[in-house]
Amino acid sequence: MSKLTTNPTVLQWIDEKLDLVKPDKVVWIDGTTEQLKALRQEACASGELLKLNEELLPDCYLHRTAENDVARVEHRTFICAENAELAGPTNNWMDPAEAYELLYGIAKNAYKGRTAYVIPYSMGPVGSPFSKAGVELTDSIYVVLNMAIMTRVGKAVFDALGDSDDWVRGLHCRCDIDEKKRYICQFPQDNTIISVNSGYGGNVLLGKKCFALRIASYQGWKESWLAEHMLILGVENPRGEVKYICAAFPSACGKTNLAMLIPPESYLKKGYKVWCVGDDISWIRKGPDGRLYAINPENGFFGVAPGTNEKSNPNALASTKKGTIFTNVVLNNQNNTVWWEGLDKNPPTDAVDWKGRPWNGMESAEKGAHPNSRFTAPAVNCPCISSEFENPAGVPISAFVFGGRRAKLAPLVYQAFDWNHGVFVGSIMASETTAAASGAVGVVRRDPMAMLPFCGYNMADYWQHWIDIGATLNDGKAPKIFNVNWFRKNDDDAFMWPGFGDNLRVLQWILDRCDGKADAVETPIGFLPHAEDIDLEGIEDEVSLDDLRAMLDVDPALWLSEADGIAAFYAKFDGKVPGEMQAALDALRAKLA
Ligand code: GTP
Ligand code: SPV
Ligand code: MN
Repeated sequence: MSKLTTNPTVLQWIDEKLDLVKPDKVVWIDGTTEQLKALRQEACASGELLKLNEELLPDCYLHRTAENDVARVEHRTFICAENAELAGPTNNWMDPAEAYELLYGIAKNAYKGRTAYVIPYSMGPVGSPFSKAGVELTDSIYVVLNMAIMTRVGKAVFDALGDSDDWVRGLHCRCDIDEKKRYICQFPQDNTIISVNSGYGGNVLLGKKCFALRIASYQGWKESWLAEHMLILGVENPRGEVKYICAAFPSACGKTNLAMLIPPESYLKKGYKVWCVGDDISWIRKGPDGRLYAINPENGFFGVAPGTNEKSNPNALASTKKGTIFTNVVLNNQNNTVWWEGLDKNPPTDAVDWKGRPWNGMESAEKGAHPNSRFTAPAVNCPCISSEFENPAGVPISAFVFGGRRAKLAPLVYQAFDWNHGVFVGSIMASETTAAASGAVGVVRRDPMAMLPFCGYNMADYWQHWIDIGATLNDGKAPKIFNVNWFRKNDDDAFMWPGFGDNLRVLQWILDRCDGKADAVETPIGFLPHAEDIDLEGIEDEVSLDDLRAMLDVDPALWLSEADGIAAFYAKFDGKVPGEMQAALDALRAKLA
């Protein structure tokens, strides 16, 4: 079969790796409809995929992973940079030579009796100045088919790459899915990723977190751009003007939901629209006019299934109605469709749970879908996909928004005093952990810029990089920076803010601030809205002005103890935290005291 490229750096790397893993057969993925169709058939024949109801869910499939392989594994994820300081105190580090020896030992003969798939893919529209190429070598059809949804795959990628050496090498071996030998290793200085003993999402779709965040954040540091764990959405006002916002929330904290939100009734009536450019990752560069522009490097959504329903996120649900691969959800035997907790109030009674066992949704005490079960859906399916989705120049960013799950501390929204204070606000993000990574759920942990598991180099250098990028932006051109918290709870442990579509009410205040149209109150943590300036039309019964005031409350005692937590976190960086941020922390403490 044709090798699809004559690029000597690609051919040499592939030859070397094939010699290591020793497949029976090699298939180069050209991305054609016929080839992908044949692979789907093969995966159905082997049981790797299960074909769903063609009438109700055309071209949709179900896959179940091993029970020990259902989320990212941060404790087995390594940044293999030249020295430990380059990786920094928030990453696991392994010496590159040691890592290669260990991983090549595991990968040796790993494809015996299996087929090797060579996937050329582009992160970003092929040929965009933002975009970068990657090649993933894998022994999993599931990976091929997911990559073909999540990225731009095929020969055009090699054509655009030419003979360049600027591409990311990715080796994936399923091996025995042995969690004790599972490693997700990034070699930022070699543009290389090696992932072994997993078959799950973020561990094996190497274009996503491994490349588009861990490797790309390092590239951005060297090449003066930013790779961020951020959604991109456009808010169109009744005059037809669209303003774009990038927002960073930790995993399973609402990026997909915000990116596709349906405006509240009162906003729809006035003519507001929301457009989705991306739901997880942004690559950001300074444009010719001096503003920051962002692209979504992905081509699909790898979204959390549980909680996705007709009311919470109809656009995400609509995106999953064709050409979608579901992972670890419930199979409804009655009509060969899928179900998950929070889809509707009628769980199937004749069903199969995510572990492959018979399941009756009316009787079983156990959940049918894994809490981190996901759908892989093509972006073009999304009813509110932005007309700028394929724009190689990206979209201009008006505001950056940070946020997380904080039951008590953080107010509904506040604005940073200026760019550098905004970097501080991003750096002090913390959130209650979710099922998106293995480990305890609901524990507060610091997650700067939602990048804790994804920053490919020392977080202190990353903060300095943010400060440096800000310094290149002229006054008035820099996006304004905000923090939001949709997850504040009252004393009855209930969410205080309705969230979802109603989050547009908060985005409205954010955009008004960017336009100089809304007033604010200065507090020790930043600028807060007057409660009257958050539009409650249509939800007055649900949220009173007093409720809103409670959500906007800044408790100095809580914040002082938070400041201690921040100081302890900063102390891990051995004096490397940029002076601007240390000064912002000192100022916060002084104002609170
Ligand atoms: P990753 O794909 O892991 O990066 O997650 P994500 O940030 O895209 O999170 P997603 O939008 O999938 O939301 C995860 C969970 O948060 C779902 O269970 C949602 O129902 C819930 N959620 C999202 N937005 C809101 C909100 O505004 N309020 C509340 N209370 N829950 C929300
Ligand atoms: C996340 O955990 O932030 C995800 C899912 O988007 S994964 O691709 O598994 O990283
Ligand atoms: Mn994510």
